[in-house]
Amino acid sequence: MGIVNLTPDSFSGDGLTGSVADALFHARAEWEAGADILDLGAESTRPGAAPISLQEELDRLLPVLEKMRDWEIPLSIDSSKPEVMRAALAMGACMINDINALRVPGALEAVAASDCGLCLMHMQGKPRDMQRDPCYKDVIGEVRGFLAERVLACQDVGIAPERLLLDPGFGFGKNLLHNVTLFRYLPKLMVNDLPLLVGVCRKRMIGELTGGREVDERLSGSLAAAVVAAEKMNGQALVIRAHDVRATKDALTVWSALTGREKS
Ligand code: 8Y4
Repeated sequence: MGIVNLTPDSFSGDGLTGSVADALFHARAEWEAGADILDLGAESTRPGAAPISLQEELDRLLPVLEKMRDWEIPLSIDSSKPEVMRAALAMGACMINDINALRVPGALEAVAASDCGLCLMHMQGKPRDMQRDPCYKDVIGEVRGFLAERVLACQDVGIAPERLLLDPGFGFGKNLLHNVTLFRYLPKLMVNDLPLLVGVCRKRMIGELTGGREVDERLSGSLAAAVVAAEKMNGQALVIRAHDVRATKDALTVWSALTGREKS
């Protein structure tokens, strides 16, 4: 999954300035680099970020979506707002990636009637304060328990489980030890054998593990993490969310060749 960031304040080092042309250029490059799906997000979820209004989110997203729908590329929309979900699905998006795991009132209903894919992510707290003092007694059990509860919430509104992807939400209300523990026990987070999505590309945990590397110096660490995720999942379905699509694909291709295991 290639990341297309439509936030003006992205801290991943490739933040776009809000221009549709820039976003399209970036998206095209990721597609040509071999992404299987592109994830478009207009609301910043960086630690400390404030929410944006519905209108602002639509204004950032819809012009890009309008242009991209002709490309016939599978598009995922990173949003928690039911209105954004409905608008994006009406414009041909095939997946909703929700860091709130459809907990906003109306979100479950907004996606239930469609047949889109859904990524349900764990987050403790809200972006504004989630990194203040993340706290767990049993991080694996709590994250897995949350994901299991959201799978049931989906089931209750008639969402077929085949539509779901689950995500531990690296960096979302987690300190380094929490993130590392989740990563080490990745397969333990699985619920009903549903595929996992892992998003650690260029994140702070990669910086922390490499002695404080800055965002633009985290490629090697991110690739190592992608390979470890593939290894841990041992053939179970996995989606890697990444900025550096070509490099990530190459790393996984070499992993696959040298292990004789398939990229799932
Ligand atoms: C550098 C680069 C530092 C990126 C931080 C970041 C996830 C996600 C994000 C994730 C799913 C981000 C929207 C945060 N992360 N969605 N979204 N899973 N499903 N931070 O891990 O990329 S945004």
